[in-house]
Amino acid sequence: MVNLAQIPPAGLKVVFSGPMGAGKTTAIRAISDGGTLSTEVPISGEAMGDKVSTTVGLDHGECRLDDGVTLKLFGTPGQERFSFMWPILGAGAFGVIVLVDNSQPDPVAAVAHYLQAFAPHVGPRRMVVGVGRLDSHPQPDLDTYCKRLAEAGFAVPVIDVDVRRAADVRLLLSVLVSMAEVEHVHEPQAAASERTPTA
Ligand SMILES: Nc1nc2c(ncn2[C@@H]2O[C@H](COP(=O)(O)OP(=O)(O)OP(=O)(O)O)[C@@H](O)[C@H]2O)c(=O)[nH]1
Ligand SMILES: [Mg+2]
Repeated sequence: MVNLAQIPPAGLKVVFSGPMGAGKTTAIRAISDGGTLSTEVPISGEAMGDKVSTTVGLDHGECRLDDGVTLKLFGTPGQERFSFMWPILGAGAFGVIVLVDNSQPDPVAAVAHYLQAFAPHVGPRRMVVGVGRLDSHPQPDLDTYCKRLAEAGFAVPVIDVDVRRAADVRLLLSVLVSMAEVEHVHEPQAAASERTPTA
Protein backbone atom coordinates (compact mmCIF):
# COMPACT_ATOMS: atom_id res chain seq x y z
CA MET A 1 0.00 0.00 0.00
CA VAL A 2 0.91 3.64 -0.12
CA ASN A 3 3.60 4.84 2.28
CA LEU A 4 1.53 5.78 5.34
CA ALA A 5 4.23 8.16 6.55
CA GLN A 6 3.57 10.41 3.53
CA ILE A 7 -0.18 10.68 4.03
CA PRO A 8 -1.30 14.00 5.50
CA PRO A 9 -3.42 13.72 8.67
CA ALA A 10 -6.36 15.22 6.80
CA GLY A 11 -6.34 12.23 4.45
CA LEU A 12 -6.16 11.81 0.71
CA LYS A 13 -8.51 13.66 -1.58
CA VAL A 14 -10.21 11.41 -4.14
CA VAL A 15 -12.54 12.74 -6.83
CA PHE A 16 -15.37 10.76 -8.41
CA SER A 17 -16.24 11.98 -11.87
CA GLY A 18 -17.99 10.74 -15.00
CA PRO A 19 -21.14 11.46 -16.99
CA MET A 20 -24.59 12.23 -15.62
CA GLY A 21 -26.14 9.16 -14.04
CA ALA A 22 -22.88 7.21 -13.82
CA GLY A 23 -23.35 6.86 -10.07
CA LYS A 24 -20.99 9.35 -8.42
CA THR A 25 -23.47 10.45 -5.77
CA THR A 26 -24.57 6.84 -5.21
CA ALA A 27 -20.97 5.66 -4.79
CA ILE A 28 -20.08 8.33 -2.22
CA ARG A 29 -23.23 7.60 -0.24
CA ALA A 30 -22.52 3.86 -0.37
CA ILE A 31 -18.99 4.09 0.96
CA SER A 32 -18.97 7.06 3.34
CA ASP A 33 -18.60 6.26 7.03
CA GLY A 34 -20.64 9.20 8.30
CA GLY A 35 -23.10 11.56 6.68
CA THR A 36 -22.58 12.95 3.20
CA LEU A 37 -23.06 16.35 1.68
CA SER A 38 -24.99 16.49 -1.58
CA THR A 39 -26.15 19.32 -3.81
CA GLU A 40 -28.98 17.68 -5.70
CA VAL A 41 -31.86 19.23 -7.61
CA PRO A 42 -34.71 17.45 -9.41
CA ILE A 43 -33.95 16.50 -13.02
CA SER A 44 -35.73 19.00 -15.24
CA GLY A 45 -36.06 16.77 -18.32
CA GLU A 46 -36.88 13.10 -18.68
CA ALA A 47 -36.08 10.96 -15.60
CA MET A 48 -33.26 8.40 -15.94
CA GLY A 49 -34.80 5.20 -14.54
CA ASP A 50 -35.10 5.55 -10.78
CA LYS A 51 -32.79 8.59 -10.80
CA VAL A 52 -34.84 11.72 -10.15
CA SER A 53 -32.16 14.26 -9.13
CA THR A 54 -28.80 15.50 -10.38
CA THR A 55 -25.76 17.07 -8.72
CA VAL A 56 -25.28 20.77 -9.40
CA GLY A 57 -22.34 21.53 -7.08
CA LEU A 58 -20.53 18.65 -5.45
CA ASP A 59 -20.85 15.57 -3.27
CA HIS A 60 -18.69 15.07 -0.22
CA GLY A 61 -18.10 12.20 2.14
CA GLU A 62 -15.29 10.48 3.98
CA CYS A 63 -14.23 6.90 4.50
CA ARG A 64 -11.41 4.90 6.03
CA LEU A 65 -9.86 1.97 4.22
CA ASP A 66 -8.98 -1.27 6.04
CA ASP A 67 -5.33 -0.19 6.37
CA GLY A 68 -6.37 3.00 8.16
CA VAL A 69 -5.94 5.39 5.22
CA THR A 70 -8.56 8.15 5.40
CA LEU A 71 -10.05 9.29 2.12
CA LYS A 72 -11.88 12.55 1.58
CA LEU A 73 -14.31 11.92 -1.25
CA PHE A 74 -15.60 14.54 -3.67
CA GLY A 75 -18.12 13.96 -6.44
CA THR A 76 -18.40 16.24 -9.44
CA PRO A 77 -21.56 17.16 -11.30
CA GLY A 78 -21.79 15.07 -14.47
CA GLN A 79 -23.49 17.63 -16.65
CA GLU A 80 -21.17 19.54 -18.98
CA ARG A 81 -22.78 22.85 -18.05
CA PHE A 82 -21.28 22.42 -14.58
CA SER A 83 -17.84 21.45 -15.87
CA PHE A 84 -16.39 24.61 -14.33
CA MET A 85 -16.48 22.60 -11.09
CA TRP A 86 -14.15 19.90 -12.42
CA PRO A 87 -10.83 21.78 -12.08
CA ILE A 88 -11.98 23.24 -8.76
CA LEU A 89 -12.59 19.76 -7.37
CA GLY A 90 -9.60 18.21 -9.16
CA ALA A 91 -7.12 20.68 -7.66
CA GLY A 92 -4.84 18.96 -5.17
CA ALA A 93 -6.45 15.56 -5.63
CA PHE A 94 -4.54 12.38 -4.91
CA GLY A 95 -6.52 10.49 -7.53
CA VAL A 96 -9.64 10.31 -9.63
CA ILE A 97 -12.20 7.56 -10.18
CA VAL A 98 -14.12 7.87 -13.42
CA LEU A 99 -17.48 6.09 -13.37
CA VAL A 100 -19.58 5.28 -16.41
CA ASP A 101 -22.93 3.62 -17.15
CA ASN A 102 -22.38 1.00 -19.84
CA SER A 103 -25.96 1.32 -21.08
CA GLN A 104 -25.27 4.84 -22.37
CA PRO A 105 -24.09 5.58 -25.94
CA ASP A 106 -20.33 5.32 -26.56
CA PRO A 107 -19.32 5.03 -22.90
CA VAL A 108 -15.64 4.51 -23.75
CA ALA A 109 -15.45 7.91 -25.45
CA ALA A 110 -17.17 9.42 -22.42
CA VAL A 111 -14.57 7.91 -20.10
CA ALA A 112 -11.72 9.17 -22.29
CA HIS A 113 -13.23 12.66 -22.11
CA TYR A 114 -13.17 12.64 -18.29
CA LEU A 115 -9.69 11.09 -18.10
CA GLN A 116 -8.46 13.86 -20.39
CA ALA A 117 -10.09 16.50 -18.20
CA PHE A 118 -8.57 15.20 -14.93
CA ALA A 119 -5.16 13.98 -16.07
CA PRO A 120 -3.61 17.46 -15.63
CA HIS A 121 -4.54 17.36 -11.93
CA VAL A 122 -3.45 13.86 -10.94
CA GLY A 123 -1.42 12.35 -13.79
CA PRO A 124 -2.30 9.24 -15.78
CA ARG A 125 -1.31 6.78 -13.05
CA ARG A 126 -3.71 8.06 -10.45
CA MET A 127 -6.90 7.25 -12.28
CA VAL A 128 -9.19 4.21 -12.15
CA VAL A 129 -12.31 3.51 -14.23
CA GLY A 130 -15.43 1.83 -12.86
CA VAL A 131 -17.94 0.50 -15.40
CA GLY A 132 -21.52 -0.04 -14.23
CA ARG A 133 -24.42 -2.10 -15.63
CA LEU A 134 -22.13 -4.54 -17.43
CA ASP A 135 -24.47 -7.35 -16.37
CA SER A 136 -27.37 -5.93 -18.40
CA HIS A 137 -25.20 -4.23 -21.07
CA PRO A 138 -22.10 -6.38 -21.63
CA GLN A 139 -20.82 -4.38 -24.61
CA PRO A 140 -18.39 -2.71 -24.80
CA ASP A 141 -16.58 -5.21 -22.58
CA LEU A 142 -13.65 -4.46 -20.29
CA ASP A 143 -11.08 -5.55 -22.89
CA THR A 144 -12.51 -3.03 -25.33
CA TYR A 145 -12.25 -0.30 -22.70
CA CYS A 146 -8.62 -1.16 -21.95
CA LYS A 147 -7.67 -1.32 -25.62
CA ARG A 148 -9.37 1.91 -26.67
CA LEU A 149 -8.26 3.84 -23.59
CA ALA A 150 -4.66 2.65 -24.07
CA GLU A 151 -4.84 3.87 -27.68
CA ALA A 152 -5.93 7.23 -26.29
CA GLY A 153 -2.90 7.23 -23.97
CA PHE A 154 -4.57 6.04 -20.78
CA ALA A 155 -3.30 2.71 -19.43
CA VAL A 156 -5.64 2.71 -16.46
CA PRO A 157 -7.32 -0.11 -14.50
CA VAL A 158 -10.90 -0.70 -15.65
CA ILE A 159 -13.17 -2.49 -13.17
CA ASP A 160 -16.69 -3.91 -13.33
CA VAL A 161 -18.70 -2.26 -10.52
CA ASP A 162 -22.12 -1.78 -9.08
CA VAL A 163 -21.67 1.48 -7.18
CA ARG A 164 -24.69 0.74 -5.02
CA ARG A 165 -22.52 -1.85 -3.28
CA ALA A 166 -19.99 -0.49 -0.79
CA ALA A 167 -17.62 -3.40 -1.44
CA ASP A 168 -17.37 -2.47 -5.13
CA VAL A 169 -16.65 1.17 -4.36
CA ARG A 170 -14.10 0.10 -1.75
CA LEU A 171 -12.35 -1.99 -4.40
CA LEU A 172 -12.07 1.01 -6.72
CA LEU A 173 -10.55 3.08 -3.92
CA SER A 174 -8.15 0.33 -2.85
CA VAL A 175 -6.89 -0.10 -6.40
CA LEU A 176 -6.35 3.64 -6.70
CA VAL A 177 -4.38 3.83 -3.46
CA SER A 178 -2.38 0.71 -4.38
CA MET A 179 -1.28 2.34 -7.63
CA ALA A 180 0.61 4.93 -5.62
CA GLU A 181 2.66 2.16 -4.05
CA VAL A 182 3.55 0.83 -7.50
CA GLU A 183 4.78 4.32 -8.41
CA HIS A 184 6.74 4.33 -5.19
CA VAL A 185 8.49 1.04 -5.97
CA HIS A 186 9.25 1.73 -9.61
CA GLU A 187 9.81 5.47 -9.58
CA PRO A 188 11.37 6.34 -6.22
CA GLN A 189 12.48 9.80 -7.38
CA ALA A 190 9.08 10.70 -8.78
CA ALA A 191 7.34 9.36 -5.70
CA ALA A 192 9.60 11.33 -3.40
CA SER A 193 8.88 14.59 -5.18
CA GLU A 194 5.18 14.08 -5.68
CA ARG A 195 2.78 16.28 -3.78
CA THR A 196 0.92 15.01 -0.76
CA PRO A 197 -2.47 16.53 -1.40
CA THR A 198 -5.21 17.32 1.04
CA ALA A 199 -8.74 18.56 0.53
N1 LIG B 1 -29.73 -0.99 -12.20
C1 LIG B 1 -28.61 -0.40 -11.82
N2 LIG B 1 -28.70 0.86 -11.35
C2 LIG B 1 -27.56 1.46 -10.99
C3 LIG B 1 -26.31 0.83 -11.04
N3 LIG B 1 -25.38 1.70 -10.62
C4 LIG B 1 -26.04 2.82 -10.31
N4 LIG B 1 -27.36 2.68 -10.50
C5 LIG B 1 -28.40 3.70 -10.31
O1 LIG B 1 -28.05 4.76 -11.18
C6 LIG B 1 -28.35 6.00 -10.57
C7 LIG B 1 -27.08 6.85 -10.46
O2 LIG B 1 -27.47 8.13 -10.03
P1 LIG B 1 -26.47 9.15 -9.35
O3 LIG B 1 -25.68 8.48 -8.31
O4 LIG B 1 -27.29 10.33 -8.94
O5 LIG B 1 -25.54 9.51 -10.56
P2 LIG B 1 -24.49 10.71 -10.67
O6 LIG B 1 -23.33 10.18 -11.39
O7 LIG B 1 -24.26 11.31 -9.35
O8 LIG B 1 -25.27 11.70 -11.64
P3 LIG B 1 -25.17 13.33 -11.78
O9 LIG B 1 -25.00 13.92 -10.42
O10 LIG B 1 -26.49 13.70 -12.38
O11 LIG B 1 -24.03 13.61 -12.70
C8 LIG B 1 -28.96 5.69 -9.22
O12 LIG B 1 -30.37 5.71 -9.35
C9 LIG B 1 -28.46 4.28 -8.92
O13 LIG B 1 -29.34 3.57 -8.10
C10 LIG B 1 -26.25 -0.52 -11.52
O14 LIG B 1 -25.20 -1.15 -11.62
N5 LIG B 1 -27.44 -1.07 -11.90
MG1 LIG C 1 -24.50 13.18 -8.61
